[in-house]
This record gives sequence, C-alpha cells and structure tokens, in this order.
Amino acid sequence: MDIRNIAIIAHVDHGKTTLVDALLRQSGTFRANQQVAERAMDSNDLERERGITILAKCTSVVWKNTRINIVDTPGHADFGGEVERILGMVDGVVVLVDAAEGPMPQTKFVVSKALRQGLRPIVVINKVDRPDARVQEVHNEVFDLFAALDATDEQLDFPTLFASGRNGWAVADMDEARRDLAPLFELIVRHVPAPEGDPEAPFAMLATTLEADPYLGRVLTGRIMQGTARLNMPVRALHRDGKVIEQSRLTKLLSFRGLERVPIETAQAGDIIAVAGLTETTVADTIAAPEVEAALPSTPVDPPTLAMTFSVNDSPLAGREGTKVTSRMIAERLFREAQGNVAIRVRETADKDALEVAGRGELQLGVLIETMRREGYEMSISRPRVLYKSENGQRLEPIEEIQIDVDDDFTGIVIDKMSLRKAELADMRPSGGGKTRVTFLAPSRGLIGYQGEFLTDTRGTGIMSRLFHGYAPFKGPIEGRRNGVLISNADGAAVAYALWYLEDRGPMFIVPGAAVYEGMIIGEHTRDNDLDVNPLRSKQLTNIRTTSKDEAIRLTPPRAMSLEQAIAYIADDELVEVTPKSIRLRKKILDPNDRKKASRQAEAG
Ligand SMILES: Nc1nc2c(ncn2[C@@H]2O[C@H](COP(=O)(O)OP(=O)(O)OP(=O)(O)O)[C@@H](O)[C@H]2O)c(=O)[nH]1
Ligand SMILES: [Mg+2]
Repeated sequence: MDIRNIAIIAHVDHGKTTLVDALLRQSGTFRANQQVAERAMDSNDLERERGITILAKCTSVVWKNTRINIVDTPGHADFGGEVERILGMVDGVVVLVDAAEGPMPQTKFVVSKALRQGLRPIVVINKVDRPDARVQEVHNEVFDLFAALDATDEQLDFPTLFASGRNGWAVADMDEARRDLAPLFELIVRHVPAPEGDPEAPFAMLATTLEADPYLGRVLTGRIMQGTARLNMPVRALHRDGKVIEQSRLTKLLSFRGLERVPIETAQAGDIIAVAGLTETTVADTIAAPEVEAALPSTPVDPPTLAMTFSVNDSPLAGREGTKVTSRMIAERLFREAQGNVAIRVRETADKDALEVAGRGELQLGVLIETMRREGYEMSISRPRVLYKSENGQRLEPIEEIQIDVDDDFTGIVIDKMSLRKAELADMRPSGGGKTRVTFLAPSRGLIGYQGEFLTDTRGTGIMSRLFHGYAPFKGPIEGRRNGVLISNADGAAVAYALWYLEDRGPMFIVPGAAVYEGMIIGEHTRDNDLDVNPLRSKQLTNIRTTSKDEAIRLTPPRAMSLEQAIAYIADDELVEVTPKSIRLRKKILDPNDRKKASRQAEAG
C-alpha cells in the first residue's frame, strides 16, 4: 500500500484536531456504531478540560489504497518545540489558517520551520463558515507570509483549499458545491511525495515522541528512515553524538490505525511506527540495527526561557492531602519528565530540597504542575523567572513577539500597559470589524502574569498570542506587582466575622472555614505594603460565638485564582503551595519576625 506522511500545523484553536476528527470519520475509520468523542485525538484529561492539544499524536486513515499517517500537533507556543521535531518525520504539511483570524504568530513560526525543511505545504483556509470570515483577504495574507519567510518559487505556488473542518467539507473554489473532504484527501495523495528510504538498508529510525504506557513501558514513535523493522530484532540506540545508549530488542511494533495502535510484525522504510522494548532511549535518539554506527541527524530544540523552583511543601498543612511529598519523590518525577519532554530541563540547586525546572512558558510548566498534583504530589512553587544568557559580558534576556487583537476602544490601555513592561510597538493596523491588531516586541520577564490583567482590561474580549522572538540586551528593571498582601498571623480556621472585618483592607483569597497558618497569604492589601492580620478574630471576647451568627455575615466572594494565576501573582519572597486539593499562597518565611529581619537585610545589602 502507498503511504503518505503528513502533519497538521497551525496557530492554537484554528481547528486542527477537529479536522482530524472529520478525516477519520470520512475515511470510514470508525465502525458504524462506534461512539467517538468530539476532538477524539485530544485524549488526555488536561487536553479535554482545557480544550487544547498538548501532546502531538499520530493516527492513520486509508483513502483509496493509500495509507495516510497524520500527526496532529499542538498549536500553543509553549509546545512548539515538539512541532519542529515532528516536521522531520513527515513529507508534507497541511497548514490551517482560520478564515477570520488570519495568520497568527504560531502560524508564522510553524510555517517558517516547514519551509526551512524544504516541505511544500498545502494551505487550508479553515472555518470559512464563520460569519466574520475574510476568505480572500486571509488567502492573500498567507501568500504574503510565505513570501516574507523566503519561500522558494515552488513553495510559493502552494495549493489552497477552503474548508470548514467542523462541517466536514473542503473546496478548491468558494463557488463549488460543498460536499465532503474528498478534495483534501486527493490533494494530499497528489501533492505530498511518497516517503523515500531504502528498505534493503540496515534498519534505522529516529525517536520523535515518547510516552509512558502502563502496559508496554516506554513507547517511542518515529519514522523508519531506512531498512525494515522486524518484531524482536536486536537493536542499538544511539545518542545524537553517536554514543551507544543501550542494546535491546524491539519487543513490540505498533502501527497506527485510527484511534488505535495495532501490533504488527514488520514495517518498512517510510512508515511511522511506535516501538517498545527500550528503557533508556528518548526523543531525538536513533534506534537502529546493531551494525549502524552513525546517529540520524536530529534537530536541536530551542532552549527553555522560563524557570521555577519546585521544592518540598514545608507549610504547617503539608502532607495532609498528598501521598507523594518527599524531595526524593519530587526529584524522581521531575527527572522522569525531563527525559520524555525535550522542552523541559531539571537542575539541582544549592538547596537539597529544591529543584529548578526550566521550560518554554507558564502554560507548559503549569500543565506539568497540574499533572503532578493529580498524581498525588505536594510541592512549593516559586515565582517564574526568565533565563538570561550572557554574551561578551553582556546580559541578554528573552524577547517575545506579542500579537494582540482588541476592540479599538481598548488599544490605548493595552499600549500603556505594554509600555510599562518595556515593550516596543512593532506594528499597529486595523484588522476589520472595529478591531485593531497591535504587535509588540517585549521582554518575557514583563509578561509574567499579564494575561489576567489583559483580559480584565479588555473585558475578556482581547486575544493575545506570544511567540519566542530571540535574545536582546537586558532592558532594565520592570515594576512588579504594586499591591502588598494580607498575611495571616495565626494558625486555625478562618472566621467569617474576621474576614468581613478585613474586607476594608482589600479583596480576600479565602472562604470562611478555610485552614490558614501563620505566614499564609489570605488576601491583597489595597496599599503597597504587606500587612499581618488576624483571620481568626471573632466578634466578642466572651467566647459566645455560634456558627449561625457567622453565617449571617454577608461576605464578598473571594477572588479565586487558578494555578497559573497564583503562580503569576506571587512575588519573589512568596510561594504557591500546591497539593492535590488546595492551592495556597504563602510567604517563603512564615515567621513574621524572621521575615522582617530578612527584608531589612535585603534592603541593607
Ligand atoms: N466555525 C468553525 N469552528 C470550528 C471549525 N473547526 C473547529 N472549530 C472550533 O474551533 C475550536 C478549536 O478547535 P480545535 O480542533 O481544538 O483546534 P486546534 O487547532 O486543534 O487547537 P490546538 O490543538 O489547541 O492548537 C473548537 O471550539 C472548534 O469547535 C470550523 O470549521 N468552523
Ligand atoms: Mg488540537
């Protein structure tokens, strides 16, 4: 059977996973009565909850005697590192562009990588069913993007389809009858070259994604570059530099069939398969027949730009909700993550109970923390900090390209806020429908925690996307959070009356009855200094306090913070306490006297 290998790439939310659903359905991959969830490829819990793709995944469909291996990729910039590697295992890409939003920063990023690898993309202007679709305009913008990215003449001559993935149709011309996705299937078979690779050469494949399977152990997915894989054949794994990592056997060969993986006996050069049986090998390593001496070329991954410290939870409430609480357990889990997740790096620190975890962004690290919390871990997390680079004695910091679409009325406030964060305005133009598209180059450092503020400032209507741009000389200090916090000065359960009394001081983060401890942050101060307060104080000193009285008090609902918001909120001398059930904010130093001493020392020195 003929094979085609393609990846679907796009900016976040432009409809990749939804299109894959339709391709699976229309190729007859599902049984007639099979119940299939929407966005079936987004199979893990966090993906379903957040409605985004986090891990790239492989599937395959059969279209008229051709098997098409399809890789669905994540669109969010934090997971972009993976997309780059994936392009190495396919011969073609389908670039989806939302017909209303047009090319966005991540579109530019993935298209530039695809063009540089010499791939000739198929462009699909997607969601043309949207009432605000700007089909022709977006088509032109895509052409301009390809030109700006130095596409070759051949690449510039890209075929285009207009589609509604969700409604299951694609057409080459907007006037054509809208039937199904046959035009896309046919274009893929016609335009994407069949994979090359000598089936008679010794077997070699490049591991591109890694997952831990409860039954099979480490499962590595990649493309066979040459030769033939046979069940139980002996193999060696080679590091990028050619060093032998391990010798083993291919105890399992798996091929992708729709949403399932089926065991096979052999597979040939050009096919994308998953293998099990290796225990040390990871992404970007070569798996090959023992006589192969040289590793296959693999793309080095962009460096991480952001780091947080993960340490043991040492709050007075530690160990009540989690089952995995020791620094050894946390370290083991993090090092395991770093093995399979190329965009994450873990480093020991001077403090034996703390590890530095570096990654691509707040979302990526947030997803890791959320995953660990569900597995039963408790941890303390520090404020994220950007990773500087030094070159010729100069300190360089990561810069991102920020593209913002807002209603015209909000452009003023957005530009003001961004300039406080040392952003440079790079471009500003009307984007239709009373909206403006503003592009900035801004230091990553100033953007930590901005997302929440941005949504408030634009009443939830703004769209912001971020993309790593490069390094530039340090831009000088950026002012952080301007409000102080309210800190509990006692251990116990918060009393409604006390919280009501404290409301004048600022918004609360906790509800009555919440467990608090000395040094825990329970609210925000309206002023710029921190304040130690008593959330346990009751109305009378006579001890005649009844719950019913407490309940009669009308409290303003507390400000709820998600994990990511909490992490972005805290200052350098604060931590987020994460357990399977709770997210609490706290001061690093819980004792008020010690804390004051430390801050006096910091000011003096
Ligand atoms: N109007 C319209 N909406 C669509 C279409 N296709 C997808 N959507 C919607 O767009 C949203 C995002 O769809 P996804 O398929 O998750 O997008 P994605 O590109 O896989 O997103 P990431 O994997 O997170 O980058 C969902 O709410 C879909 O229902 C379409 O053809 N038309
Ligand atoms: Mg997706």
